[in-house]
Amino acid sequence: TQGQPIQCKAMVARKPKEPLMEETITVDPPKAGEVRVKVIANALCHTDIYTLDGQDPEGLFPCILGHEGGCIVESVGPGVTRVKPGDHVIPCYTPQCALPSCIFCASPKTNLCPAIRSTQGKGVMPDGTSRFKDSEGKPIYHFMGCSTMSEYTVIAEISCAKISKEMALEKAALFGCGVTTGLGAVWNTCKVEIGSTVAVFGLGTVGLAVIQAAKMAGASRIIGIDLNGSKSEIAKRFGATDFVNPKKLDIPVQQHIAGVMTKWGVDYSFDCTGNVDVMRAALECAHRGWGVSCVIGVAAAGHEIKTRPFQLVTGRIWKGTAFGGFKTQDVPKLVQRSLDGEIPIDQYITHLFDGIKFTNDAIVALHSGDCLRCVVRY
Ligand code: NAD
Ligand code: AHE
Ligand code: ZN
Repeated sequence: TQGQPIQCKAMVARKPKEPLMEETITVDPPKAGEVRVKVIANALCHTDIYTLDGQDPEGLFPCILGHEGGCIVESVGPGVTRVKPGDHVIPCYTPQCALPSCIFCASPKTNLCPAIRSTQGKGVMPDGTSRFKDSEGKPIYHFMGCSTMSEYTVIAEISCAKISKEMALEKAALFGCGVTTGLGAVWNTCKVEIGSTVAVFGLGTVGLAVIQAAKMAGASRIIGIDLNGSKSEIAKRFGATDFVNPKKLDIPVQQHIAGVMTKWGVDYSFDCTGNVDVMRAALECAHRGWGVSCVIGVAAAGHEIKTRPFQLVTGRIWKGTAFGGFKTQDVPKLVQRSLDGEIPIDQYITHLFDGIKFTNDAIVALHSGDCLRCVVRY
């Protein structure tokens, strides 16, 4: 198949808010600096649904969604040196060009390499074209540089994290976004110290990974917050010491955390909901003088955050994270740490389907309230 177009099945997002269409598409061979991979499994992230719902200002249709994939390299384009056919890879939406001239890759402060960001946001490969065609020969847009809801996809070489073959690809897929993001928000973006107090808003995969990482970092108190009361038990299993359901309070949740549960607030807080009012609550429950609040959730187009500037004047710090600050080449190390038993991840896979056509069922499952990650094996 090397150098030839491949026909395969993909789930195409034709229009916002409509079920994905199972279609036979053509996947062109990889061009220079590109890699074609066979997707073995894909896990659903809330961001896929957010884009499918039409809430992403960068959302383009028709497109192939999906950005938590476990893949095997099928062929590589000219000049590719980092991977070869047969390698196991996780596509990463924050690439790492690693060129000495890239001030972002050279800096330990960020993972936001801009090398291919503008074309990635336009749903095309770096040369400005798509590798996907539908049965009528019309192009289909890429998504987040990954598009893993297809049996085959093409990604940039600089987006490939080559991982150990020891980890099953249906588990490895989770390192493509949610789990990695939550862990990195704690370890990289906020650098939570031993003995810190932490509040986590929204206990899906991202929020639970924040709890897992905070526990590993030695946080003394971890407060989980969710409108879904059934999250209390699972949060405690992941390491939360307290659970709060804001619906059960007669005062704003930030007042309850900074005032009732603690005197001055928590050292670190995390928004893992994407709701801008929750982002405000998270900032306002951070400790006077030094509390840091990290935005992880992705807000719908047009939504903006607000608070009284006095909150910042009195020492609270508002920050945010993409992919937990991890660079693409950090991902293989995380996978190895998981294989070594240091970072268990099985507990995130609550639903499993066999066959790409079940991706719409996976979306239904994700909305059920008790779903963390739903993995679809192709
Ligand atoms: P999810 O839907 O599985 O989890 C969200 C949780 O938030 C649910 O448990 C829900 O009950 C809870 N929730 C909703 N509204 C709430 C409220 N007002 N107060 C308290 N809890 C509330 O989602 P996920 O996959 O864990 O992703 C979480 C968010 O993070 C999404 O917005 C997603 O788009 C974003 N995300 C960002 C990055 C990044 O790099 N910054 C990476 C992955 C995901
Ligand atoms: N495209 C949107 C924003 C979407 C967004 O913020 N995406 C997160 C990753 S969510 C993963 O589940 C992110 O890392 N963004 C950084 C980037 O470079 O895209 C918009 O508002 O335009
Ligand atoms: Zn995601």
